[in-house]
Amino acid sequence: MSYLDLVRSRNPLVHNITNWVVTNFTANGLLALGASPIMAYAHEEVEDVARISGAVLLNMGTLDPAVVQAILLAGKAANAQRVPVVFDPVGAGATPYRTAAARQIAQEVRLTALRGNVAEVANVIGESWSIKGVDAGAGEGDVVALAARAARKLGCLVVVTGKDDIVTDGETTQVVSNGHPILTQVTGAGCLLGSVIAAFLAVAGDGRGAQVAAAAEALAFYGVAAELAFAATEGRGPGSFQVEFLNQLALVTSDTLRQRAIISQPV
Ligand code: ATP
Ligand code: TZP
Ligand code: MG
Ligand code: MG
Repeated sequence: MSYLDLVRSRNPLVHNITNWVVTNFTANGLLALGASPIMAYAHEEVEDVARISGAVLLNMGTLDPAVVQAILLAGKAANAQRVPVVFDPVGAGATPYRTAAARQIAQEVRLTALRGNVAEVANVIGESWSIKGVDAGAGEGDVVALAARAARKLGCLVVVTGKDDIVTDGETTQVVSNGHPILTQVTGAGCLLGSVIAAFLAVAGDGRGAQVAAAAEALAFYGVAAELAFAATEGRGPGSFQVEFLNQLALVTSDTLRQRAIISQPV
């Protein structure tokens, strides 16, 4: 059975501590996929919600001290129950506050996966890569090697997204080449992807090999949904694409995914 079918049959609860920009899109995207979203931020309840969830998504897109504290509380509670944790360090490297918060979270919470653009991942592990606001800036370097270094340093899966997506545990690396550039014109495309990866990790179990495979399948699934949504709305722009993308997150089957997934080893 594919991880996609496992998600749809088990309907995992995904606890999201995410940003204001993408909250509704994230909840609708998880529902379309077949997972069950909950957004909960109060310090009084985040540990309880994390403990009963299938996975936890931590995203610091609109961070402030209360959000950082909520993330630390939820992340540590998830760790205690072996609930998978995905962290999206939105904008790490853009300001000293963001960079310090991202590094603190990555240090204090045992992550299952870190998901970001190349600049964010580099900045989390103390390497420099320019970033413009919350979008990846220009930069040159070996992204696969960077991802593997980050995975070994943090002891978790690292997912670096862009034209090609990379998932690695520091030993095994997969490159996923599905997707469409129009995703960069929809705010929250990266943020929702983190939550989708969390839903796939909720059904993957503890083994690193299975987690890499589940994350790669999540990336291919997301990219295939984007390709089909673009084809169905070509010429109508990002608004129509965004709506159709939600439709495709619900419509893409594991058969379609098998036919269209482009997953390879790095060269
Ligand atoms: P950024 O902050 O740099 O915009 P992000 O957090 O929004 O990054 P992306 O790297 O844009 O995240 O990834 C979100 C999704 O968009 C992924 O599925 C990725 O594969 C896809 N994507 C991004 N750029 C392209 C592209 N040029 N071609 C195809 N797919 C892309
Ligand atoms: N500002 C703070 S968080 C956010 C913006 C625009 C959303 C970023 O979403 P993504 O998925 O990284 O494009
Ligand atoms: Mg983006
Ligand atoms: Mg992002």
